[in-house]
Amino acid sequence: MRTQVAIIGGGPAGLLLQQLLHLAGIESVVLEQRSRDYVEARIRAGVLETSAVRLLEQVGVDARMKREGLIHDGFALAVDGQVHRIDLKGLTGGSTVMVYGQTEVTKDLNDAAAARGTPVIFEAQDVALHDLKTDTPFVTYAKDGVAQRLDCDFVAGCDGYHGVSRPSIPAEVLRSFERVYPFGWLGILADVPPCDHELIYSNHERGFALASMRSNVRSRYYIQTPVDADLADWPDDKIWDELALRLGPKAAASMTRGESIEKSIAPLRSFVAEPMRWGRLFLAGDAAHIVPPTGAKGLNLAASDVHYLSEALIAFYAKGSSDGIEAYSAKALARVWKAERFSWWFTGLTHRFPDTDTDAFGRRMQRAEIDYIVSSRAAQMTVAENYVGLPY
Ligand code: RFL
Ligand code: PHB
Repeated sequence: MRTQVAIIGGGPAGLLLQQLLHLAGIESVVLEQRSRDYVEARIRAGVLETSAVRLLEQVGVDARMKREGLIHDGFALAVDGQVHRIDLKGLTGGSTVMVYGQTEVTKDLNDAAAARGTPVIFEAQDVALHDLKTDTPFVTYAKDGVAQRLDCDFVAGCDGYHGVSRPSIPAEVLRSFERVYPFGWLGILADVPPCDHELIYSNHERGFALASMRSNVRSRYYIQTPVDADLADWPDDKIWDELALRLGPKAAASMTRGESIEKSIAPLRSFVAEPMRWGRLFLAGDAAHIVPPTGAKGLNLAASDVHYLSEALIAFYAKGSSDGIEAYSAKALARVWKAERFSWWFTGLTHRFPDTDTDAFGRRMQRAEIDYIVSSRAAQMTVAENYVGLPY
């Protein structure tokens, strides 16, 4: 089989890239190692930046998001029970975010691929990348036990943190930057109305908590836990009790408890691999970088990467220009590092670190910074500008 762009990974990065290329008349094949059901059931991100919403509009995969997504004009920052609103819309001159689950984005993109006949091959096993430094790279994989070969002009590595694309770049070329946090997030999904119409990020002396949602009848909550926490030690009631304490009395009073339909613990890390291109291989999304979820940037960075990448590939096919391809890594990384900074900073502002428990200075600094944000419009503007997403 032959295509122009072989896309490894059918998560949001790979599927969105495929639709952006399709609109420009560029052929691609997505190779995804899991089944469609598996990919669509993974509960992950929930907040889309203004620009990610615009990209979904651009590819015409926005109808259900427009119907079912919730536009949020602001969010709350709670500190030991006191709540301060960040007015995203007012502070940014009109920008908002869209609360619409990654599961739904993925379903919509898969539906579009099926309707438009852009190929997505699920359960592609043993994917391996070859001849990436030549003009004739190719990908091998197995489907239903039969070996296959996909010839292409370019390979887009959109296969997440654990994929094969990043390890295909020689170790002496790739430089990694990493920070692992000494805690994780325990997430719970329940079919109950949210406790507030906006998200609440809470810094509490017992640890961070977040009240989020997927719809007006489905809530998503998180609490900070030790990195080695065991789900078995967290029955639903204990999680609801902890949320009520950490989110403060007002949220607790309007919180509806219910049985969890999903519960998981995720570690928090910041990670960037440089460069994001090696020969004819491009990395995009989690394959190249990970952010702690505090800033809600993971999915949004996947979107900005594939925007830059699609522009580079479109210029190559339309004008024969390699300039965009040459510039891709530096352009994507410039935005990635700013989102890394914001996610790292927001995590530091809102979480309890083992050393701030003993280090009274660290805790005072955190309080001073929150006080500053609460009292300064300039500081709030910085938070809002980053939260709705830097332009691209
Ligand atoms: P994805 O979504 O991981 O998709 C990669 C796809 O590649 C497939 N794959 C392979 N396919 C073929 N061959 C191989 N060898 C392959 N190896 C992997 C995988 O099956 C998968 O379908 O990456 P993408 O597209 O870059 O999208 C990025 C986002 O998914 C990610 O940034 C966010 O979901 C991060 N994230 C969260 N972000 C938030 O903003 N808020 C959250 O609450 C949030 N929760 C999460 C998350 C990421 C998680 N991961 C990756 C462990 C919770 C979790 C558990
Ligand atoms: C979510 O709803 O899953 C969510 C929302 C905001 C975040 C992280 C996760 O910062």
